[in-house]
Amino acid sequence: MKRKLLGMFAVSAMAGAMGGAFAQEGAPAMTAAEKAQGAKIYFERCAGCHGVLRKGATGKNLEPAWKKTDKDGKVSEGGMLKLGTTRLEKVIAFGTDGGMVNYDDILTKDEINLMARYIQNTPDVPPEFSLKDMKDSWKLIVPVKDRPTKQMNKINLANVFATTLRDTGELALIDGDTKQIWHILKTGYAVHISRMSASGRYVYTVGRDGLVTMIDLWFEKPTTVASIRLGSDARSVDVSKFKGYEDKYLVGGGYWPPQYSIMDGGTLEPLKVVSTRGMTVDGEYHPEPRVASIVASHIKPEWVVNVKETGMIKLVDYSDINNLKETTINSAKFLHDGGWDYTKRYFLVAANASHKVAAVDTKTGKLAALVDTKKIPHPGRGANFIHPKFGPVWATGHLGDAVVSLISTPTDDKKYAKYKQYNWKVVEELKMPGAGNLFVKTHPNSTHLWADMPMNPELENAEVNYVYDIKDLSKPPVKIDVAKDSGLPVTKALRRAVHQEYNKDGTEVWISLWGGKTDQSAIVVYDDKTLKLKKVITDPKMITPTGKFNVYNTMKDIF
Ligand code: DHE
Repeated sequence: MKRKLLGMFAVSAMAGAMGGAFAQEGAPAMTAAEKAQGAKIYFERCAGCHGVLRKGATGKNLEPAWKKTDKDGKVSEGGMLKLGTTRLEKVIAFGTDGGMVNYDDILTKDEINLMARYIQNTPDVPPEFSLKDMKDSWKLIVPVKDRPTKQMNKINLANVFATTLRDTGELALIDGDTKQIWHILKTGYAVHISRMSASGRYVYTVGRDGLVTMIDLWFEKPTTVASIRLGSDARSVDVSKFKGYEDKYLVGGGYWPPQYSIMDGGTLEPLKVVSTRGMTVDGEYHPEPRVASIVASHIKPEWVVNVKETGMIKLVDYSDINNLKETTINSAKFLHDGGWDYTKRYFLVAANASHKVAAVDTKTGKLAALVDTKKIPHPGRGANFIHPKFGPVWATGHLGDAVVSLISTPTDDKKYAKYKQYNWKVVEELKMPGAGNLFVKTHPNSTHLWADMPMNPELENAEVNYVYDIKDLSKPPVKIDVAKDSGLPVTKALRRAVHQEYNKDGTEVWISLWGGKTDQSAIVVYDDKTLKLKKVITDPKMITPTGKFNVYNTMKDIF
């Protein structure tokens, strides 16, 4: 059965602070109310892929008119004005082969017409967000001296899952041992990811509205002890993890404004804001280079900060934040998500719209490789395992192609020396039944590799996972029907099986069944060895679960 995908990658709530678009010569007229509505829809649905200033990233450039010169001097022109309202209405309603999804089932005809007119007008420029703005937004709800000095509950904190309830703007803390929802807390709008303190005591979560929430797991019930705004749109956070600096700092990456911010790791007091505006790897100025994934190095006092639009990877040395040192590494444009290789020396990040994976060597501070992949790699944090024929590999799936690519990664471990010849090559492509993969996952104690495909337009694919046997990758993968196993009734809205997370011991895999905004969803837990259903975690409050972050695995970067 074929069913259309609902608005993929719906975006941030920054529209509140926005005015209407400025009228563009030749563009259809709009009333002030229409402009305000267009701004809201744009930021909720479009900005994540196309950018606030509409210069394009994963999605196409949506400026009213653009002109560009390629490297051979050839000039081309285009833009929304050229396409006009009727054509744009069709694109918005039905999507494109290039990966744009259809909106005819989430926007009304009037809203589609409004958006077709809105994007022919000049883009809004949202306000900047300074260190002072951050300070003004900062709430230290429970100062350090008033927090517990020891764990006040009996929960096995290492096996707690911080679970995003996307559309309710909440985080569910689920006890991984009993599989009971321990507590649900309010967080930012369409909360995106959670990362753990190096100690495993605190959870830091970031919403698409730029709100960072710090949750203390030592209270009897998880308690929000501080919050702060990074700007009006953000996606990433991480702590400082290097020995001697554990949890001293938190860094947050902004989509708008394009900047990263350094905060005190214990209180979230803002300390420094660094803009990422500047030149791209092609030598052109970009006004909106958004901060995508950020990860803390274990071997140096550094964060790896991946800047989407410039294609530059920044190694930010936090040992002296007043005299901040940044190493800027050129890679490829539109950096997105990524993860460590198994030695945690190399960080591999998808340059998704360039169809490449960039690998940075955090020991030497240099680009180690730029690996060509299939269309739109999307690894999440990727998956590391020892391939029977090619040695250590890191896996990524693709949004735009039906394969999981395995990239050979280097190591100093002599027992893998014979695999050196394969390093930084795609050594195998595992076939998937279709494109639309978002996440792959394995665990050092597992012999399975799990892959989802929630963005595949076929209902049968979006609702399932495929599991590969790492010991024998020639075997066809096993199909796991997450929607069926959930036992939940079929709903009007598409239910996507998205994001896998292992428990601490690597014996269970948790998958979200992400249903409609008003439908009860579930987390479906499987025994990793037998691939049999173990438990369905559901509750009337289980609305739109997406990412899940096991405290221990996230703290130690195990994937
Ligand atoms: Fe994500 C990670 C950006 C849409 C679920 N997502 C990330 C990261 C970035 C990012 C930059 C890496 C953070 C890091 O490691 O520091 N995501 C974006 C977008 O720009 C995009 C395409 C559109 C948007 O407007 O946000 C987008 N993401 C989605 C979704 O629609 C998903 C599927 C559901 C949801 O919750 O919104 C989604 N993204 C996730 C998850 C991770 C993530 C679960 C963390 C994966 C992990 O295992 O670490």
